[in-house]
Amino acid sequence: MNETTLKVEGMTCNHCKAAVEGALTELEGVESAIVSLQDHRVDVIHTDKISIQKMVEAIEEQGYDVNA
Ligand SMILES: [Cu+2]
Repeated sequence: MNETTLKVEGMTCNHCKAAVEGALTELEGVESAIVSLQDHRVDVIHTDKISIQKMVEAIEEQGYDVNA
């Protein structure tokens, strides 16, 4: 398993947290995703099967910006 931390802008409440975590955990290869609203980030545990770009796209589709 790999761990990737992404900086995410625009998450303000538990709805945002659930939207981002849900979008990521739906992806094949993602084991878990945990958002820290305070730190503006999400920690993702995932296999080699999924690219970081895929995760970024899933977050952006929910309406949030990812800082590489
Ligand atoms: Cu929100």
